[in-house]
Amino acid sequence: MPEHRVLITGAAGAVGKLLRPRLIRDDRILRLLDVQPIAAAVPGERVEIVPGSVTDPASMTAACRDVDAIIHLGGLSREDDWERLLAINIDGTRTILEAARTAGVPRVVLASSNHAAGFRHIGEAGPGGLPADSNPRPDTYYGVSKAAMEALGSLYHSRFGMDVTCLRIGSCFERPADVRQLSLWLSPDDCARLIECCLATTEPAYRVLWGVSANTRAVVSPGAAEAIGYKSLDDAERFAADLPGTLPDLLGGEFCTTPLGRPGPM
Ligand code: 15L
Repeated sequence: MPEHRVLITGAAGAVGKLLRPRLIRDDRILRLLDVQPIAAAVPGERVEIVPGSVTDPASMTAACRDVDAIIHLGGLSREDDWERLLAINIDGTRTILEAARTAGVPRVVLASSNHAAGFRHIGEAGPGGLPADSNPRPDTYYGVSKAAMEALGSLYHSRFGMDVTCLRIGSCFERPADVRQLSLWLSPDDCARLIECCLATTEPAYRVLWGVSANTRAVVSPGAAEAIGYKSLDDAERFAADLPGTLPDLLGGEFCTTPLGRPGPM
């Protein structure tokens, strides 16, 4: 890839912090955007720090200038007040897509979530796992916001030819925290590998992919991600001895029963 600039929204969030060191390349400038404070560049790191909110069209338009691709991680990452989810996750996604279109950014990766389909029954698709293009079955208002994000991505691809990949991320943490995450874990290294594949596609398309590692207890299909060259090198099973219990029936686990509209499980 020739020298290029990648904008990461939500760069100070949990996934943003995990990805930052992993997406550094000699030929890449990372433009890091967040409303929260962003750690300063370490020596040798080619980053641009841009304070800003995805709810502010003017700062998003400025942030998209001279950008080759956007990784949109910004927004609320769990159940919350509907008005906030509407403003930050749904309208914020429209704002970033609109800013991308105006600035001529050809490629956007959207951080969707397994909670867009949290009411899907684990195992309903048989041994191959749930396909990535399973219709949304959100488990929360948060899940609805992720389904809306996917719909907006589809619209911007269809209308404007933008390359849009929605990652239905499982559980992207340093390590899985419970038995459900043994199925849905996306290791930080695999997350970076998957994003590199999204950045390297050659034909503009609209894609929905599961973002998970090659977990022994996988419940979703890796097929769509593998089709763009993703190869997971991690498996949550090495943590299994510390995480006893049984898998929930529904993909979203406790998100399926958390009260709507109030800050829910992380
Ligand atoms: C998500 O979408 C959340 O952002 C993250 O904090 C985890 O809860 C994850 O899903 C999960 O399902 O484990």
